[in-house]
Amino acid sequence: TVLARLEAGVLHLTLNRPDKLNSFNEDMHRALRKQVERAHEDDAVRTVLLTGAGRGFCAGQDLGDRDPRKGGAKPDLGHTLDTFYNPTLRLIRTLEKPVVCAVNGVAAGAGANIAFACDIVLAAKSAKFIQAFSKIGLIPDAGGSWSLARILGEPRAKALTLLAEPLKAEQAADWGLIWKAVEDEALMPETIKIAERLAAGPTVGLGLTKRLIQAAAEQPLDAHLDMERDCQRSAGLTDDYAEGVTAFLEKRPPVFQGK
Ligand code: LHQ
Repeated sequence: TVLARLEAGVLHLTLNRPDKLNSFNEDMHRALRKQVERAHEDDAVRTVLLTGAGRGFCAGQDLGDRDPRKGGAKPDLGHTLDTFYNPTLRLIRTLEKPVVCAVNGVAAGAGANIAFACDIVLAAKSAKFIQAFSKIGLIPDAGGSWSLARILGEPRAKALTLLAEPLKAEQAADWGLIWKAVEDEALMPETIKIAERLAAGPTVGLGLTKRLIQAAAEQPLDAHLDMERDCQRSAGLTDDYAEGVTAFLEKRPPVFQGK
């Protein structure tokens, strides 16, 4: 359900249930989580690239999995979030390596919000984002109510989530929800180029940068300046910093090892 391959330091992950627009069943949840855990542990992984197989990126939860017409007790969706979505979201946000996302087609429900949790998001111009939750009586989960409010502010976040209307990739880029909307055929080449460039970068410094940007909204400037000091101290001790400065002085491109 998730295709994984490591190439040039990039762990390529492809959500792979194209017949169901890559909606999440338990198998796919487990497979994605396992791969993001691997990204945490494996030094050979220096960037993650997430995309979807077929014409969609991800349609959120597989709604066929819990068909109310089949009867039975009402489901505990809080348990589903605790068990599946939230651990993966946390793993993506705490991974101190860049996560690049190529939204190749429709991203709905939790599928959209997983994309918004990634660090650099490119989308095909034909792709759209739908906060589909309100259509079925749910709330925007997988971090959506947090990231949309934070990135867009209340007026746009509320309209998008309450109305569940599709948002085109170019509009999402104009609003700062994603990095770029690109021509469909340029999506993968451009995303791979960015991912490979990041994978050849100073991984520790990039990871600390991600940590700082994410922490910024959560603490006052005073505490943040202390955090920048601590992170810069760590970055300054890496071999990659020494290499970066040496390469600059020698007027040649740096060769970073990721440590
Ligand atoms: C699907 C799905 C899908 C199953 C398309 N499931 N089959 C968290 C906690 C626990 C539980 C609940 O949820 C959550 C988080 C969530 O993500 S809730 C939101 C769940 N997602 C949705 O509500 C989106 C449902 N899908 C759609 O609205 C449409 O499919 C979109 C707008 C994504 C795409 O529309 P189209 O391009 O017109 O494609 P389609 O609707 O024809 O879908 C293609 C196939 O994929 C189709 O199957 P079929 O056998 O008829 O070809 C769909 O049934 C299937 N599919 N989404 N979520």
